[in-house]
Amino acid sequence: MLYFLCHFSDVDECANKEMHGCDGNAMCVNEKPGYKCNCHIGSKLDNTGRSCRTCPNDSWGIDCNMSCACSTAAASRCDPVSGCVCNPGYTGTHCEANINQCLNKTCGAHAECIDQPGIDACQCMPGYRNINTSSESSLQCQDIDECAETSLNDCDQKCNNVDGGYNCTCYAGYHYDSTLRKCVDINECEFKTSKCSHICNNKEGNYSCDCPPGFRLDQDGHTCKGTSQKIVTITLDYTVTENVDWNNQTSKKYTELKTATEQLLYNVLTRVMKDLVSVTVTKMWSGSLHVDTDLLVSGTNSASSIAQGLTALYKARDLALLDQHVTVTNVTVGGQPFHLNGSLCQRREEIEKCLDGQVCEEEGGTCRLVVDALH
Ligand SMILES: [Ca+2]
Ligand SMILES: [Ca+2]
Repeated sequence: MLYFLCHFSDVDECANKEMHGCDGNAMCVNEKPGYKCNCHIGSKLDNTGRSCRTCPNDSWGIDCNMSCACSTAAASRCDPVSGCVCNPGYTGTHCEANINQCLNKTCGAHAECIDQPGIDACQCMPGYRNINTSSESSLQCQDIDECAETSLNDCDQKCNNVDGGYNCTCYAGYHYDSTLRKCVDINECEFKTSKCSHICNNKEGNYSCDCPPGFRLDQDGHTCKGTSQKIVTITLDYTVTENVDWNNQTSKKYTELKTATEQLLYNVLTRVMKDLVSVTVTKMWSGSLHVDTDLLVSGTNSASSIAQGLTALYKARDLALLDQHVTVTNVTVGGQPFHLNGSLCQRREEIEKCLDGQVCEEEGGTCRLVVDALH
């Protein structure tokens, strides 16, 4: 009878906490007859049917009936209420989808948008770095000076910083090989960029010129000139008034007298010897003043040139050495006296004879081949 009554007049057990057994974390839902306990999203009833427990690992939703199965790389965790929580740049139930971060995104100067999940969309372009340390939201991209740190460049000689990158450059004599990424010696001889008139020697970073026998490299370092070298002993009537240590060629007095003598001889000889290269006093001794002089002459007719030079020297009357007026009193070439008298060819012969089969022509004092008219 009681049952019958109850059937028709339901009691709302949920209205009175004393009348239902649902725990505080569960919701009481009245039913006819009786009632039931329900759980909030993200939890489900335990075995007692009265108490709710948070969804166990990898499940979520109403009564935990959804499986998370989140993408491990793209999700940070499985939330019992909402499911997979995606890392920045990912979306989808399992965080399996990429969000294009660059849609409608504008980055600042020297910055670019990179749609790569997990990083901020705006990044400094290669060669630049963010110098704004206070806030990530406003990038300030500044050129990296790769040349300031050796670890940031691979230049082996010179580094040239430029906006957004750097260039490697080389010292003179090298060129940059972009394949080898280093400076390589320029072979000036192979590429005919040297100015050598005769023989070119390539060297690391430069080159040098050489001359065949009988030629001498000019002071320009490139041109070979025919040369002749003669040791001539000249006596000047210079009175040595100060103590000169003739055995010490590095003493001050000796050096002064040597330099002044070289200058004097050069000045006189060069008036008539346009091919005179240098005058070097190799030895001095006293009496009057005796000097051994190394005359270096370029050109093809050096013997004649020296003969004319020595003649001019003999005849000069305006010579001044240091504070004295001097004249040349004697000249010997190869130990033999040089004579002022005679023709240019005779004087030339005292310097150097013409070769066999050659004769000296008075005009210019040059040697020429004898052509036998009978043959
Ligand atoms: Ca740079
Ligand atoms: Ca070279």
